[in-house]
Formats: sequence, C-alpha cells, structure tokens
Amino acid sequence: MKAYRFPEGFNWGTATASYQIEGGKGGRAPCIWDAFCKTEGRVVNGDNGDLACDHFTLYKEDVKIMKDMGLKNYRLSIAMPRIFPGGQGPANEEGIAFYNGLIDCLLDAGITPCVTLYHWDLPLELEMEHGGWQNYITVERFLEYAEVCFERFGDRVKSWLTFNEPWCAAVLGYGNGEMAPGCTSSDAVKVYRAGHHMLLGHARAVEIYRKKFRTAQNGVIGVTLNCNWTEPKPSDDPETAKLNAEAAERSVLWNLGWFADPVYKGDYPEVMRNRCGDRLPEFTADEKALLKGSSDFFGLNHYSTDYAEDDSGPGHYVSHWGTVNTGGFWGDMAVRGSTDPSWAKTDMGWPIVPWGFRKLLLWIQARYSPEGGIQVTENGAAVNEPTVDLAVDDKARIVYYEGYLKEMHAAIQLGADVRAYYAWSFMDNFEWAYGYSKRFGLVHVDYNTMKRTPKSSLKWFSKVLSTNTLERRLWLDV
Ligand code: PNW
Repeated sequence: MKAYRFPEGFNWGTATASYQIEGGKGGRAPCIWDAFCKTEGRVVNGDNGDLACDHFTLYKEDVKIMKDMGLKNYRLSIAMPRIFPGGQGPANEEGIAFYNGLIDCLLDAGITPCVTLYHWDLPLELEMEHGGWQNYITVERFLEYAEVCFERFGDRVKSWLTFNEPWCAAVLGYGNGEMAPGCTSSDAVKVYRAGHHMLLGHARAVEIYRKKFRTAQNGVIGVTLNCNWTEPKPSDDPETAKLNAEAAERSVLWNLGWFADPVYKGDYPEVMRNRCGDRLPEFTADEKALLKGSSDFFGLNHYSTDYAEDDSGPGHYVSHWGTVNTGGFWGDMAVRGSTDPSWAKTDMGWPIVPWGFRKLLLWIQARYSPEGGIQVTENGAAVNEPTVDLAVDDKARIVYYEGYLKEMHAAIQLGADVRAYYAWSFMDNFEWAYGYSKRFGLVHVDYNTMKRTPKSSLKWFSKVLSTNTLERRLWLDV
C-alpha cells in the first residue's frame, strides 16, 4: 500500500459560505440571491436561502462536529447583508455578535478561521439602487464593510480572502444570468466591468488592511480564484492540434489570468487586451501599482477539467449548466469546451480529471511563483445522495478526493508550492442555481429536521488531516 505524505505544516480544512448555510435569521437583509431565488425559473425547485442549514442557530453543533473530526482550519464567509443590511453602515450589531460568537467558538475548538469577505451575497439595496458591481459605489461600500470586518474581527481572524471567485460573480452574474443578479451582456461589457470593479475592490481592501491593520493584527490577505484546467482536445491533424493547444492556454489565461495577472503582474493578460479592445476597462498607473502584489498567497478553487478547441466563430461554449453562449465573453475567448467520453462525472456533470488539478497547480507555479504559496480554498464533489443511508456511504466522494489529493501531492513533488487545502464543503448546503438538489458535504443535512449526519468521507478526511498523509485503500486500487 502506497502512502502520500504531505509537507510538514501543511494546512487542512473545510469550507462553506454564508448564504449557502446560514439562513436569514438575526437581522440579515435580503441580498441579490434572495431576489434571484424568488424569480420564477431561476433556481431548481424554487429553493432559497431563507433557512438554508440554519447554521445561524446551529453553529455550535456544527463546530462541535468539526472539533470531533480534528479539524484545524475552517473557511467561512461573512454575509455583507448581515453587517450592512442596507448596503452601508453603521454596522448591525446583531450581525457582528453572530460572527463574534462563531469565531470565538471556532478558536475555543482549536480551529483557525479563514474568512471570505464576499461570497456573492451582495445586499440587494446596492443592486437595486446602484446596479451592484456595475457601479464603483459598490466598491466603496464594500471597502467600508471590509474595514468594519478588519476592525471588529481582525484581533482573532488572521487569514482573509477579499472575494470568492470573481469569475463566477462577473460571468454568471452579469454575462449569461445563470447566477444572481441574473443580468446578461451580449457584448460582455458588463462582465468585464464587474470583474474590474471586484479587482479594484480587492486591491483597495488589501491596501486598507496593510496600512491600517496588518502591523497590529499580523494576518494575511488574498483573493481566491476559480479555474478549470483546459487540456487541448487531441487531434490527428497537426494544424488543429496546434490551434487547440493555443486555445487551451488562452482559456486558462482568460478564466484565471483575467484576475491573477492583475494581482501578480499589474495588468490584464495581453491576449485579453488585444481581443477585447475598449470593451475591457483599463487600469490607471496607480491602480496597476496597487494591484501588483496585492495577494499574500494564491487562493485557488478547482473542480474539473475540459477539453479546449479553437473556436474562432461566435462562441459555442456549453457551460456546466448546458447553456449555449453565442458571442460575448465566450466569443471573445474563442474556445469551445467539451469533455472526453471516458471521463467520469460528478453529480454536477463536472468531469472528474485529477491530473488536470496537477497541471493547473504547476501552471500557476510557473506563471506566478506566488510568494506565499498556493492555498487550495475549495475542491470537492457533488454526489447523488437521495437518502441519508446512501449519503453516509459516500465512496464516490472519497474516490474523487483520493484522486485529487494524489495529484496535488504529485504537483508538490514537482515543485508547486501548495500549502493549504480546504474540502468543499463541510456540509451539504444551498448549491446556488441548483438549490438543495446537489450535495457536496462531508456532513449530510436533512433539510426537514436540520439533523446533521457525518458521511464516510468525513471520517476518511479526518484521518488524512490527522496523519497529514493520504493512504490508498485496497478497494480504491482497481
Ligand atoms: C464554487 N463553474 O462555485 C463556489 O465557490 C461555491 O460556493 C460552490 O458551492 C462550489 O464552487 C460548487 O459549485 C462554482 O462553472 C460555480 O466552473 C461554478 C463553477 C465553478 C465554481
């Protein structure tokens, strides 16, 4: 039996997000997801986050499960509409008290919190009044909110993430409308503008943290970006193979470099600037300087891999939701995505391709050599679990994790400076446009009774983190 040992001091954790687990109790104002959920046809079964996992009420029970599994790190997000219900100060003290309780409870349990400031739950007021991320006013409000969080929680929180996956918030929120606020943009102008504003929000929040809080609080701050690996679609024709290889590289630059290049190099990738023309906003010299070096580590969320083919006509990219996009963001990228029939898929329909994770980690290491290393802030699988009994016996999830951890280990051996890994997710939760129909948790949640039941994967993960080692089980060696 082969074992894969991870570097000394490697940080293991699990992750969640406010809207997906907390529910609306305790003075949280509506956010863009509440409105989106209440719009017919947007979310599977008309589900919403009104109660979610009622983590607001049950957080002590949840932290107890974390403690019992020996968890050392937990990534959570703060709901901006709980702190700034109307989109601006003064802070809602009931909301502050909730996070104080949660943070203290985690620390008492020996668990280090990593806190995301923005995981997509924008106060609805900011969208209605100002057009959300289309408007720089939202950046200003976000910065005021970020400062309140540093001030009130930074004595205990030493690891911050400004934004979760600005790609999703911009492309799916303002491009094809698959996520809140459900806007569309056929020329992608709104997509690039939303991304631009989030980048500025990130850089300025980091500036505030470094200038006003870092000396006293001594924490780290970064942003976390999502990206699938794209592998050139194999072709016997050398010319097509070459075009596909370029398309695959362009896709990673487009989806990840769009945010990572400004953060590590001070500007958008050249390929984007060339292809988008003046539809892509420009940074001023000051903004470039502010952006460059604005992450203390490289935050990465990774789930899957696609084939890439050159697609110089209007974009035909089929998203994970099955939406065909014609033009706009995907048209600019000119990459057609597809999967290999031999790749198994998770319950999201996302291909399970562990080696894509290794290739992406090595790509990031090569392009950015991030000083504070790479922190994988999400990775995991949805499994079809119609009953709690089936959920508890979640071998398929363990197989997914085993494959991805093995490749992460290989990437580390090959020089990728990966220092942390958070499993998505600690517990089943509201999976955005899929509502409660998709389960990603290490803990099963019965949404009628709110009963929590740890799955086999929780036990398995608990062993990985306590031994800092991945062991191959015999039944996986097939
Ligand atoms: C992430 N894609 O979302 C989010 O950060 C989580 O809140 C979410 O629950 C989790 O992954 C699982 O979906 C993504 O289309 C949504 O590539 C879509 C994509 C990637 C990540």
